[in-house]
Amino acid sequence: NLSLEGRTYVVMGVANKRSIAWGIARSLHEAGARLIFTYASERFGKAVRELADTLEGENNSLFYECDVTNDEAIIQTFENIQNDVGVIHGLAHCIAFANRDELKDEFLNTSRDGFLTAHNISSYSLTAVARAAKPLMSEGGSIITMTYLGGEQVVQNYNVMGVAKASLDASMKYLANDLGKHNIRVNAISAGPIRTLSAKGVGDFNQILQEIEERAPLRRPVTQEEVGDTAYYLMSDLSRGVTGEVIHVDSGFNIIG
Ligand code: 0WD
Repeated sequence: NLSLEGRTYVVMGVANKRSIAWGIARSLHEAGARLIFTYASERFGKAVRELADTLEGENNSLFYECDVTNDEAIIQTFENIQNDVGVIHGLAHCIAFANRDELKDEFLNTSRDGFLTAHNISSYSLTAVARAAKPLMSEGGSIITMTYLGGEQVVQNYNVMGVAKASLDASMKYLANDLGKHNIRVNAISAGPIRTLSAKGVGDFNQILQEIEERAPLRRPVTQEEVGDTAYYLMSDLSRGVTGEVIHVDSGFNIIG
């Protein structure tokens, strides 16, 4: 069944129209899903509401502030969602952060604080959110997170974020194992480089994009829409046998040695 009509999905991490989370939101919306948006602070709340207003057709989206560094906020957010909609069918975790000055030069110089911040926001948050969302997925569900090649192999400048993505990938697999018996699947999409707010923080991002154009099998970068459609597949019943998996949506770049 390709339609997501009658289903509700939480999308975390829309910062602006370039956000990968926004590409995911649009694909799920086009498939008929109801959307629930969460954002880190009111600074992003207005932008998220304005974007959601641009979605065509029936718009019954809901909005919640949720800073994923705060356990109380996470628990409260999902309690509020449960009170407002009851059941959810999936969740897209599209959140990451590292200090800009640690996304350049050598990984060797990573500070303890910078290491912990990157892992706190970019990796641990998936586990905290999955735990809080579990009671709402009483009909089964699909959780997806966003990862990057820099967690599998060394990508210049990605540094501490690469180490956090490796931790995120492993967390995804352990969560898939824990939640499978509740018919909740957990997967990651490994996206190729896309120009977003977060990508601005990565040193020499233009060079990374240029390498994709020169060496990736498809010879072009991927779009938010392409990531969104893979998220749609992972949220739909088409992927019902898939869990604990990393799907690369990267023009095939990861196979090139
Ligand atoms: O090339 C890229 N852009 C790639 C990104 C390639 C492969 C993976 N990714 C990943 C990122 O690492 C991240 O996990 O995709 C995910 C989404 O990133 P994005 O779309 O590139 O970046 P951006 O548009 O800046 O969104 C990041 C979100 C923001 O959204 P909200 O609405 O929450 O403000 O992460 C959010 C950030 O604010 N964020 C937080 N959200 C909640 N609590 C927090 C926090 N403490 N910190 C950052």
